Amino acid sequence: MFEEFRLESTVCDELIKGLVILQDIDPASPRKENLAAVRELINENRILAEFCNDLKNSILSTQEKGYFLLDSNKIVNSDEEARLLNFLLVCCAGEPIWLFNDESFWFELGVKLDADPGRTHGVGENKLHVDMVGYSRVPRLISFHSMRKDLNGGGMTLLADMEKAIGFLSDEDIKLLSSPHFKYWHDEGVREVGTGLDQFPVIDHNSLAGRRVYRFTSKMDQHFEKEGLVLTHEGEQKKQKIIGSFTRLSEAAEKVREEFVLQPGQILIFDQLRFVHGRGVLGPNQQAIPEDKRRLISQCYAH
Ligand SMILES: O=C(O)CCC(=O)C(=O)O
Ligand SMILES: [Fe+2]
Repeated sequence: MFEEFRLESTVCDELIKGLVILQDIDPASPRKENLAAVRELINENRILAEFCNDLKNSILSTQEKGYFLLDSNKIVNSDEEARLLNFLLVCCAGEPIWLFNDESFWFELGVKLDADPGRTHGVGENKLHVDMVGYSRVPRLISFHSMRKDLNGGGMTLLADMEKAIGFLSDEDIKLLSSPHFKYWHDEGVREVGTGLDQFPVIDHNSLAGRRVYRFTSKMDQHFEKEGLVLTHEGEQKKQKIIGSFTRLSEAAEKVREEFVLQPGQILIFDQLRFVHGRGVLGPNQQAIPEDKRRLISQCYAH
């Protein structure tokens, strides 16, 4: 199961001091201009610099777990301080991305009763996927900071390690999924993620940082037939073979998937080149919970 990062008390102390140094940053909307102060803090503090290296390594190294999990309550006392801590942690892990504009860094993943149940803000399961799946530069890192958990007991965070999942596939499946037979809709108006690809392989071997990226979203399969998301000139039989390979990858991802409730204050940063993620169904009767008491995850991205 998902383990928290073991934090030395000396590191805790330096993080607390660091947050005081960074107190001019608005935790609600950190700006690109704030990066210099964070970088300076990290570079000039040997303990923090080493901590950042360990953090980065635990997320990015294939020998390690592929994620970083921390209970911010052990370091700070308020949501605002926890946001600033999260910004610092994300800067340690990589290069933060302002995906839509310079003002908004956090995406508030709250629960809305009128949203599509299977998507962002919905009350159903948001099936395993990669965010910005069809962009040339998929954001390498996602951070989820739990502000509130679901009072009715749902809303698990789902993660599946695709390096494990492809272990269940045949060479032929891997070959078919490694060819650019797929397409998907692109989010509008996003920045810093490269270009939207017209077609792409689900297993993209030469994409980013010398690592393959799994351009995978479970949400694709329901559209295969109607929307023509599988591209091949070789006829219906080939198309069905490709869909078969995709289905087996989807099943393998479900098999290796792990789920857990992010507790309020917990911060999870994970590698999108390794893990696909999702959200478990919310507990029943969400309408009985006022909107400002419902599950809330604060999300951000980094390269
Ligand atoms: O709410 C969550 O925990 C995740 C939501 C998500 O992955 C998304 O909306 O893309
Ligand atoms: Fe997502």
